[in-house]
Amino acid sequence: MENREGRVIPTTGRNNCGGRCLLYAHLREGKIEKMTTRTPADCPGQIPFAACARGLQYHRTFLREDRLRWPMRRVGQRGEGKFVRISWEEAVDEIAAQWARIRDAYGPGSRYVNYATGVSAVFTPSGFAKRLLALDGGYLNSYNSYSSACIDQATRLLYGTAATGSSPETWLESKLILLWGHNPAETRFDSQSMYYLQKARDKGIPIVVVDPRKSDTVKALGARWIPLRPATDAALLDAMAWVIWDAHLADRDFLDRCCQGFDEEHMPPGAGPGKSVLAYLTGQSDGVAKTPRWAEAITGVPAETIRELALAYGRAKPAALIQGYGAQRHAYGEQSARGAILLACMTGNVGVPGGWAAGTGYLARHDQPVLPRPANPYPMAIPVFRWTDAVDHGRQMGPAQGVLGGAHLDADVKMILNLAGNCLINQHSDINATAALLRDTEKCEFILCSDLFMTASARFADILLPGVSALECDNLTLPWHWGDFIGAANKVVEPLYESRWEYDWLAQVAEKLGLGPAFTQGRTYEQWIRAVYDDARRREPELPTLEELRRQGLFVYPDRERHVAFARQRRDPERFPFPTPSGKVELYAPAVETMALEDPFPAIPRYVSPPEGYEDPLRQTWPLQLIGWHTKARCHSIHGNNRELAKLDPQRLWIHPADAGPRQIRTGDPVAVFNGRGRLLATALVTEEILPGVTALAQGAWYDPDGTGTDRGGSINVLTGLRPTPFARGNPQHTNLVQVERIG
Ligand SMILES: Nc1nc2c(c(=O)[nH]1)N[C@H]1C(S)=C(S)[C@@H](COP(=O)(O)OP(=O)(O)OC[C@H]3O[C@@H](n4cnc5c(=O)[nH]c(N)nc54)[C@H](O)[C@@H]3O)O[C@H]1N2
Ligand SMILES: Nc1nc2c(c(=O)[nH]1)N[C@H]1C(S)=C(S)[C@@H](COP(=O)(O)OP(=O)(O)OC[C@H]3O[C@@H](n4cnc5c(=O)[nH]c(N)nc54)[C@H](O)[C@@H]3O)O[C@H]1N2
Ligand SMILES: [Mo]
Repeated sequence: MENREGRVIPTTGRNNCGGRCLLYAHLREGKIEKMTTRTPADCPGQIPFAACARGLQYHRTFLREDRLRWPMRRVGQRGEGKFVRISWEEAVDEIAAQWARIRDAYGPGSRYVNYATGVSAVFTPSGFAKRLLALDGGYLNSYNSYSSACIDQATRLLYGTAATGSSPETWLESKLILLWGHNPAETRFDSQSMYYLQKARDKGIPIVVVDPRKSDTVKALGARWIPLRPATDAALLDAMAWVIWDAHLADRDFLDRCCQGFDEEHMPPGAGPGKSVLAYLTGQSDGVAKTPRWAEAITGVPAETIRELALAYGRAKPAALIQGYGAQRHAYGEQSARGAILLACMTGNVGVPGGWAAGTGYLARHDQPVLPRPANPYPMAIPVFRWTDAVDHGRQMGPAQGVLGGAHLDADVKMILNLAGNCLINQHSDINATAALLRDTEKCEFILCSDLFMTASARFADILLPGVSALECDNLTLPWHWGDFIGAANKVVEPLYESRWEYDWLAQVAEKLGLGPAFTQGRTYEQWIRAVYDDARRREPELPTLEELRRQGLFVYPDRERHVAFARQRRDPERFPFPTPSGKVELYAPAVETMALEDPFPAIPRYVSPPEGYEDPLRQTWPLQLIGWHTKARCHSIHGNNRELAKLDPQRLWIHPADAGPRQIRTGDPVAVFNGRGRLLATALVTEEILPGVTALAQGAWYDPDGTGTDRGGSINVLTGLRPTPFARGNPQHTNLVQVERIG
């Protein structure tokens, strides 16, 4: 089987679900009959890279009648969804004209490429667009992601790097694994985590999951479930730190040699008294000891459970506290990440196999192919979550709003390229406010979208282009987290209708702008793939030829040298300092004291009661906490139109019997969920697998407003807020207060 002309074509997933799985497309008469994958039985003893239900449904999700078929121009009000068909030539003309007009009228910094992960591969529409914009004078850049803004920034603040990951095989040397706001059984994080976690379970290593919901991971790994109130993780971590200290389980040697600011004796010069972590934990600084009883009132976790968990983590050596991104996609999400790093340091689990440094946990063992991009002549960048601010009042944004590279932006955003993303509406916060902002064509003057479907974001395009799906175009794919393999995303069928790969029309826009040769360098797209891949092969000679990679679908590096993050720093911190200003882990981070920030942010890891958290007086109006999660039925909004997949996990609002009872809500009842920002309809799931006072709704459902603005699709972002987190300026999309009522 499996040469590219044959009937079975291997490929890999290239949506942003973290999994880069092996897929086999079985063709009959030019059509995909079915998709299959490799099973563990096919490759005993190896990571199977087996696809889940979503991968196996790629052809049903993507190759559909309701695909966007041809380029279109908006005719009605922006956002109304009225378009007329135009030719590709007209589309290219108009894009080039707007592109140049807006650059000349407002400057290059008025042009912005929106966050978009529909194509998560080496070659992305946004990457090519940025390449062209850079050649054409520049664009306003962004940093952070919607995924991990808080944990990334917090990790860099403490460790000076986000590369805190050890090889996942080291988990098998742990005596205890704590999965914190992490649900890899459902949210594919990568293609390897579950493989090793299942091995750990089979080895009898105890696994604990800290999550407000009893997740699939709890069930799949037979783990102990510790439910807590959302956005109170930092309080739980504080109390665990207090117990570990109180029980004399702290690794004084590691703290003294490698960390700054744990106690008053290890503060930087000039910090002033009472600012250390220990002064906070013991109550020396504020009169409140951070005991389990203190934390019980905030987190809802019984004091005895907190004590037991802390002692278990403090005594099991080594132990791995591994965070997903669920506990940090919150208001003050930085603090749950900092608290976990503090615990890892206090217990000396940093730099030892079977331990885990916490934090982001990146580990790149091999060099990856990248599309070369000319330097952006425009120097400034915004936190990715603040693009709506940059549209509304960009010129008022400066360093206090997270702007990098200048004192303030010199233009509001006037042009948005939204290519293979749904963050214009569906995946950004506060859909109603965002839609109102975008409806105003005097603010953002030109919106270009390229997508497969008429999504909520696509409806806001001025020019809307039909893109090609993962099955219609070649690409290369890369893993999340562990740089151990590289995949081929192979073209399986011809592009549907008039759809085109973004590189092709961008090359025509470049031509119109007089930048054709600079943009393409005389290469076809296929020649770009080859050039970039061969360049990577020069750096990584183990890589097979491109032909071989395409034939196999996936190449896994045989060299899997075991890596333990910070092993050298632990051994000899004088010779191998941490890459922070002090050379130590900055438990106390003096940089924070002098930064321009809009909201208070402490210099140490510690719980801060967040806006719209459990302790916010706003709960008198909106009494229930609402979190989202990433469901197995979708990759964000992708597959939201696939009814087969929806059966895996129908869009339902989780609510505890104690909250459902007084509201006369039973499972299956239609309910309205609402707050000051919006209102949506959902079906109730009454369950004890969530704490009282807490509700949950999977993110990514397709926004579908009725005439009054109520969302019938159950898209959580009509309820989420735009206030960024204090330090990272990340998206707090899991921190929400709402009311729920039965309807009908
Ligand atoms: N199936 C599927 N997989 C995916 C994706 C997808 O859309 N679908 N998306 C991919 C992408 S881009 C990303 S960034 C990752 C996202 O990965 P994560 O951000 O880790 O995923 P979430 O589901 O948001 O959160 C993980 C868990 O945290 C829990 N949680 C929520 N709030 C809190 C809290 O306050 N405290 C604690 N302790 N737990 C909390 C949630 O209930 C959930 O079970 O997933 C990737 N994988
Ligand atoms: N409330 C809440 N909001 C969230 C999150 C959350 O946890 N809660 N998670 C956040 C996270 S972690 C992320 S990463 C973002 C993700 O945000 P997005 O990147 O916007 O994610 P998707 O919804 O997957 O949007 C991908 C879009 O690309 C289109 N597409 C798919 N394949 C192709 C292709 O080959 N070509 C083209 N042209 N288009 C294609 C799809 O139809 C879809 O409209 O969402 C964020 N939003
Ligand atoms: Mo993400």
